[in-house]
Amino acid sequence: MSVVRLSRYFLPVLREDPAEAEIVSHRLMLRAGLIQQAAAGIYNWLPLGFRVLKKIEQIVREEMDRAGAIEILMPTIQPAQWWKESGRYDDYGKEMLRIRDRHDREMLYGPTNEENVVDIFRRHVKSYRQLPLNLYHIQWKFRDEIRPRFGVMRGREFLMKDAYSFDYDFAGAKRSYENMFLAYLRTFRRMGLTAIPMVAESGPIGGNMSHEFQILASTGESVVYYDAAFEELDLAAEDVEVEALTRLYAAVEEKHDPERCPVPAERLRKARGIEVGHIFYFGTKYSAPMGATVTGPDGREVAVEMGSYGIGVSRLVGAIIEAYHDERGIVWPEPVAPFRVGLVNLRPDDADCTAMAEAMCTRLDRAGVETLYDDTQERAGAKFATMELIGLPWLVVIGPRGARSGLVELRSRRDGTATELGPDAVLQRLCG
Ligand code: 5CA
Repeated sequence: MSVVRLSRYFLPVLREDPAEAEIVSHRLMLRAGLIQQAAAGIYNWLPLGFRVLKKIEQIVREEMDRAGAIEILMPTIQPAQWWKESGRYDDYGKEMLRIRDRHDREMLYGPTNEENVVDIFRRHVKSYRQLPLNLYHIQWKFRDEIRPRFGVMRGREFLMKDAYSFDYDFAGAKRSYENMFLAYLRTFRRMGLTAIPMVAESGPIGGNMSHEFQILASTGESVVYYDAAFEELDLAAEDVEVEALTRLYAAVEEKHDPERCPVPAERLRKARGIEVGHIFYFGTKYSAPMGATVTGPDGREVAVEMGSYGIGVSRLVGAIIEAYHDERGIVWPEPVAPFRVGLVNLRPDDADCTAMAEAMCTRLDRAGVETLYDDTQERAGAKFATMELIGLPWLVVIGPRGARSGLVELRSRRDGTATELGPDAVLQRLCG
C-alpha cells in the first residue's frame, strides 16, 4: 500500500518548540514526530523518522552493492577477546560500553567492527586469489560520548554503515580506497547533497590515509574551504578519474592556509559543513596482530592490507534537515522523503471533496506514489502547518470549489509554487 491515512497513522507532532533542542534539525525532528528520546543520546524512531532512515539506508546499500561491496550483518555485542588481540581494548577508554554476561565473560557493545570483520576473514580467506574483498554492514553502534547532543547528530546509539576492504598489497588497497571514495560521492549526491572530501586525521581507527566527507549546510559545525570543481563533478561516467578527485583541494578552517592554498580565489569556496562519512586506509594495523594473512603468488604469507569506510546513517537524517529546511519546517529532498505526496482533503464532511480525494488516493496508490492522506477533521490552517512542518515534497490540495470543477491544487514544498490541475495532469507531473 502506497497510501497511508493520517487518521489511522501515528504522527505525534509537537506544537511547541522543545526546550532541549539546541539546533534546528533536532528541534524539527522532535516537532515533526520523527524521533523521541529514550535516554541521553538514545532515540526511538517513530514512523515518519523510521521511513526516512530506511530510505537513506537503502541508498547507501545500493551504492555499496554497485561498488562491489558485499552486505553481511555482524552483531552489536562482541567478545572483548578480539579487542585484546588487536590491542585496542584498553586504548578505547570510556567511550566503549563494557558488559559482563552471566558467566562473567567480558563483552562490549560494538563502537565499530574492525576486529569482528578480521575474525570472519581470518577463518576463511587464505589465498591472494580470494582478494580483493569488501564486506559491509548497516548496524547500530554504541559510543558512550561524554556529551551526546544535537539529537541524532551526536548520539550514543547510532546507525552506521561500515565497510571493510581486504587486499593483497598496497596498490590493491589504494584501488579499494578510491573505489569507496567515488561510491561516497555518488551516495551523497543521490540524497541531494554536495559532499566535500577532506584529508583527515584518522583518530582511534588509526592508519595513514583518511578522508572525512562533509556535507554543506549553513548551520554546519565546521567551516570548510574547497575547490568549486566539487560542485560540478560528473559522477555518472564509467571512467571517473578518482585519483585526480582525491587530490582536489579541500580543507577545514584550522588547516586552511590562504598563503599556500593552490586554488585561485575565484574558484575557492567557503561554507559550513557536517561530517557524514569517514574513510580510512590503515594497512596491517589489525590484520598483523590478529593473524589475518594470505599466501601470495610467491608462496609467502603476508598480513592483509585493509581499509574501513563509515557513513553515519542516522546522523544523515539530521544533517539532511540542516541542509534542507525553512522557517516553517523540513523540506525533504525527494529521494529521502518519508512520503512523496501529502494529500490534503480540506473538507472531509463535503461529499464532493471526499469522493475526489478517495479517487485520487486510488490512483496514487496504483501508481505507487507514496502518499500521506490527511483525512482528518482538523482546520485547514492546522493541516497546512503540519504538512509544511513534515516537509513532504508535494502537496495535493482538494477543496470544495475545485472538487466541483474537477481541479486540485498541486504545491511544491521547495519553492511554494502552486498550480491548479485535473487529476490526470497531477499523476502525469508526479509520475511522468
Ligand atoms: N570504523 C570506522 C569506519 S567504518 C569508523 O568508525 N569511523 S568513524 O568513527 O568516523 O564513524 C563513521 C561515521 O559515523 C562518522 O563519519 C559519522 O557520520 C558517524 N558517527 C560517528 N559517531 C557518531 C555519533 N556519536 N552519532 C552519530 N553518528 C556518528
